[in-house]
Amino acid sequence: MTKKWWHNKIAYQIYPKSFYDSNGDGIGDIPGIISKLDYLQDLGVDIIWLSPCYQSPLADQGYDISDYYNIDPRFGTMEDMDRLIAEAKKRHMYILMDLVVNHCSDEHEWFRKACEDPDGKYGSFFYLRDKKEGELPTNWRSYFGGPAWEDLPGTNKQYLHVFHKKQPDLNWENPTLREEVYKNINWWLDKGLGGFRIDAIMNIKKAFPFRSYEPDREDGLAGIHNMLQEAKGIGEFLGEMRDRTFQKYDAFSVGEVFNEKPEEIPDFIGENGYFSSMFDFNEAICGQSPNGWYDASAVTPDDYKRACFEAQKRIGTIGFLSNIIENHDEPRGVSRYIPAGDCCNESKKMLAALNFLLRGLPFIYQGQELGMENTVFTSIEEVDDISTLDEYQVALNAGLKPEEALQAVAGHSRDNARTPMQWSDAANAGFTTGTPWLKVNPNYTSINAASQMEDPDSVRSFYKKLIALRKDPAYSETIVYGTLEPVWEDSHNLMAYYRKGEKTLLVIGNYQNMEREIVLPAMPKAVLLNNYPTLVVENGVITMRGYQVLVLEM
Ligand code: TEU
Ligand code: CA
Repeated sequence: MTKKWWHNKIAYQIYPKSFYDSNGDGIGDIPGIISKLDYLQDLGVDIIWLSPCYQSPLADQGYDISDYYNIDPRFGTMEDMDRLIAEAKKRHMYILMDLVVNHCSDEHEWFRKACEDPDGKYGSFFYLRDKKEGELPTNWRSYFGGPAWEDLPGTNKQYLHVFHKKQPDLNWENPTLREEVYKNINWWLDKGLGGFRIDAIMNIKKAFPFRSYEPDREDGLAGIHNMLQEAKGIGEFLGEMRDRTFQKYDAFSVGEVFNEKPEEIPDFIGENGYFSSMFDFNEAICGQSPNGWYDASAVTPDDYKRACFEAQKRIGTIGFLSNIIENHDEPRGVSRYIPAGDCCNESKKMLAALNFLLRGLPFIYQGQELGMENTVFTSIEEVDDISTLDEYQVALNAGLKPEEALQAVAGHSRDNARTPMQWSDAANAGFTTGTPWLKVNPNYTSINAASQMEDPDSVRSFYKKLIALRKDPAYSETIVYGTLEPVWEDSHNLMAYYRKGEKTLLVIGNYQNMEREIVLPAMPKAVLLNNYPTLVVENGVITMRGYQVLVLEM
């Protein structure tokens, strides 16, 4: 395998609106990010992915872009962005922007021109269909609820939106549209970006001709996935995009890829794949129900382990997955993957180590390094996220009472990850001197960066050790390029694996609050990491404490 500059890097996702507010308007911004670069460098981060900060009405918090060539004034200016890229470079860090090109905003100039002249150039940038009274072009349900078709203002047509109605889908079948996308990507890469995270990309290829599917809920609609799984030929678009953009710059690209077919993996992330990497969502989709969030089941330690190993086996050494515990679309991983009542520093560190040392690129989502947890919602009025509001409605429609519905969706809400970053125990967690756009998690007095930076036993200090281990020249080759082999795979509440390369490492996590004994296959040469101060070994048997995790050199 050809070595690439990004193989041994550590990535960190920033959700700009919630990271750090530099001017007291309650909204995080780019100058705020610049002022925290030293914090990120201290942690050991190399690549920073920014969720969108382009000009946007923020209907979906920036994933609805009204100008791909401008920064939203709430986040700063283009000069700020240039400064961020330059300041990052000084610290040997790379900036990734979010590439949101399945759709734009209904406030984008293209869409406005399409409304003015649906049969003209910009009409063909979108999927438009003639409006028929009392009948939609198809019965597809958008991801955020309701039909995927909406009236095109001022015309007798309707447009397709697989996400929110303020996110009209762009017509990738149109070569002129594709040219516009490539031009924009290259414009940004010319500025010195390290690359892109690519949003919702599997949605760009539709199945033709459009048709309705068997309804799967009482609303008479059928989930959009029915159409997407029939779509063929996405590779032509993705290959063209790679050749015309990323490849020319040796840029890093990580795709938000769902439901790829196993035989397509080499095309996606193999040598010269469409993307440098793609996220592993196998854990994130655990427990999901087609009925909605209210019907999802809890993820057990065994589910988590199975999901990780399944993804690892599927990819093998074809390429590199990007491993996440959470992102801006997920609840906090520690609240989700650690059994209820067991969330503590030890279990958080265990989860961190088990995930971080998988084969692939580690991505840390802001606050994950502090062990930030899900927040509490006392009323639906406190929810901002459009997806949560829809799922709340779905729960009500299924017959849940309002309190039950809130309870049922709270643990899944995307807002859990979007509460402001907890910098200190000062007012508003030190995130802003004004009023934060989204309520701060009340636990900021005990979970915050300032106190964890001083504490050698904090979750953050443990993340630093993990990062240092991955970068240690003695172990880097093994952790980055080594194979992964599960061990004791069928043992309940135990997740363990070998990483084999120049060296052999054994990672063992006792994924439960009870002690357990482990018979080691051999005496370890060294204990590289331990989330407890001590280790009890007698005659080759380790007594592992609850949620203890060990990284052993064998
Ligand atoms: O997400 C795409 C996606 O497929 C989902 O995970 C989606 O977030 C989920 O169904 C909502 O509950 C991406 C972005 O990460 C997300 O923030 C955007 O809302 C979405 O695309 C639209 O741009
Ligand atoms: Ca601000």
